[in-house]
Parts: sequence; structure tokens; C-alpha cells
Amino acid sequence: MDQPIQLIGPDGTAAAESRYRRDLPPETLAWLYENLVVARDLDIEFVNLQRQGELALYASCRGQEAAQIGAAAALRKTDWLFPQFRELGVFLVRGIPPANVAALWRGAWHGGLDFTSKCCAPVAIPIATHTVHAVGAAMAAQRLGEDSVTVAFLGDGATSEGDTHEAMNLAAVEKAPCVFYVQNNQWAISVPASRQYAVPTLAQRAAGYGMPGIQVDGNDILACFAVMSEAADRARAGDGPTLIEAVTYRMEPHTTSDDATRYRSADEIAYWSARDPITRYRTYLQERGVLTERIEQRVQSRSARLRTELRDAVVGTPDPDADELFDHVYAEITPELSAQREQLRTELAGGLR
Ligand SMILES: Cc1ncc(C[n+]2csc(CCOP(=O)(O)OP(=O)(O)O)c2C)c(N)n1
Ligand SMILES: [Mg+2]
Repeated sequence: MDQPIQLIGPDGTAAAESRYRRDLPPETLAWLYENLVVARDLDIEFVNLQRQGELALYASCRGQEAAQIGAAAALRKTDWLFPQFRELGVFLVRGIPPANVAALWRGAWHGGLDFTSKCCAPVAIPIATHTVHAVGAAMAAQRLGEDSVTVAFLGDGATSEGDTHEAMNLAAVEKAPCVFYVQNNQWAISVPASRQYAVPTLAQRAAGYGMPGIQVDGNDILACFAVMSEAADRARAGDGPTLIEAVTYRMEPHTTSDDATRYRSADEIAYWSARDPITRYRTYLQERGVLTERIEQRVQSRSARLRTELRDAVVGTPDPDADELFDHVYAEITPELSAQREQLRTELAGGLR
């Protein structure tokens, strides 16, 4: 069985892999580093905001930054993103303001990921439903003669859903310009990957659909960039979908509502901490003289600015009018929803015992 594609080893040294390029220009290498650090810092800010009662819930991307940023950076701004819900790194690269992401976790608004201007679908809490939407969007682009690519970001858990099977099969049959990017972070809440599939790797599933499948070290940003570039090129050339399995790790609990110490060991966390995606990339860049003091300062100042902007946008913002829950379901409210709205109004006014 092939090893996952790796361009940088866990200790930051170049891995022996000749099929993929790692000779990106220094400014691109630095830009990738900047996004890794900023994503991690913003992620900490999101967790803090949740702990301080400003967000209802948050699903951390800690540990998965390279998988997300490497993949997103390989795409064009006109390529369509179909996120699951843990993709802060992807949103950052796409230029979606962190405050818009926070609105979603605050329950204040649907999230402002913006399908039209940012080519990014809303997050999909009902697991794997977005995979079929992604294929539909890819087929639409195909029929419109556009050269955009659609990427469904999904988790290892999502691969067990029927929707994922339907999506992959349809995409392969239609040669849809779609990439299935599975972040195998080893857990679906408390269910380990070993209870999720019986094949040795998720990438191998691709053969059953008739598309290429590739496993990549998801903590290696250059490898993730390389395999996504290749898959996007394939899709753009009309050669159909690819299944990528990025092997990574969810360092934090499933969400801020979860206690992961109940189901996983400190040894496991230590194993993956030693494979941290940022530490290895920093070492790699330092050894090549790419990381200068000026770049580190720029990264720190962007990070601090975005953290402050996020905090300022979130803290103290008024709760939305609860009536809004009903405003966007149908163009005209139905009698059932109207009755529910009345009931909620009465309840909020303290009228229900
Ligand atoms: C259809 C459906 N079933 C169950 C859930 C509850 N649920 C939310 S997240 C999750 C696990 C998802 O795991 P994975 O796809 O690996 O993504 P990860 O959370 O690891 O990023 C489950 C089972 C849901 N949201 N939707
Ligand atoms: Mg998972």
C-alpha cells in the first residue's frame, strides 16, 4: 500500500517524494505560513469567545490548519467551496471575514459565507448533505461551460453517510469537475476512524466509484497544496472528480460542548502534537532561510489585528430579533409557521407557563 503523499516530514525536513513540486516562490511559501499562524490564533479566539458566553458553540480546526489552508490555497477564487463546518482555515484563505463565521456560531445569522461573492456554500451541519449539493453545482458549472471546480470538504464520519456514496458515484459517472476532500481527523465526535470504515484507507474507496483516490499527509501543507492542485487541474481539464484523503488530527474536542478526555488518551494527543503542522512547516522554512524577522512581525501584526476585529465585531452585539427565525423560510409565511411565531413571541414575553 502506498504511503500518504508527504513533502515535509514531521521534523521539518524534506521528504523523499519526487512526483510533486515543492518549489513554490518564497512569497507563496511565506503567505501559506502566515495563514497557518493566523488560522490557529483566530481559532483560539473563537474558543475563548465561546467560553466567555459570546458564541453558542464552536468546532475548532486546531491541528487541521495545513489540510485546510494547503487545499484552499490551491484553488481559484471562482472555485466553489462546500464546507462541512470545521473549515475556518478555508474561510480565511477565501477572504471571508471571521466575524461572518462568528455570526453563525453565535446563532445570530446564517453566517455570511456568501455563495455569490465568495463562491462558498453555507456550512452543512446535517452531515454529508452538502456532498450532493457540491456535485450538483459542479454539474451546473459543467453545463454552463464554466471552468470552475467544486470542492466538497467532508470528514471521515461523513464518508459513512449514504449521501456521500450517491455524490461520489454521480460525480464519477458525470465526470463532474468536483473534488471530494476528506479530512480524516481520526474521530467523528467519539467514534474513532477504526469504527468508521473497514478498508485500509478512505482513499481506496475511489476505485469503487471509478475515480482516482489519493492519500496525503494532512499535516503537511505543501503536500496538501500539491494534491489539490493536481485534482483541480484534472477536474478543470474535464477529466472528472478525485477523492483526496488528508490524514490529520482534531486536536481539540469535537466542539466546545464535548469532553474528549472521556474517549481518547493523552498518549494519542502526544503522538499527534509531535506531528503539528505549523511547527514542521516553520522548521522547513527556517532551514531554507525563508522566514525572516520581518515576515514573523507581519504575521503577528495581522493575527493581532484580525483577533481584535473579530472580538470587536462579536462582543456586545445585540441578539437578533427572534422573529427572524421565521422570515426566510418561505417567501410568504405559512399558517403553521405563523402560529409557531405567535407561540414563540408569547413564550419570550413570559406569557407561557
Ligand atoms: C445526519 C447527521 N447525523 C449525525 C449528526 C451529528 N454529528 C454532528 S458532527 C458529527 C461527526 C462528524 O464527523 P466527521 O465527518 O468526521 O467530521 P469532524 O467533526 O471530525 O470534523 C455527527 C455524527 C449530524 N449533525 N448530522
Ligand atoms: Mg472526523
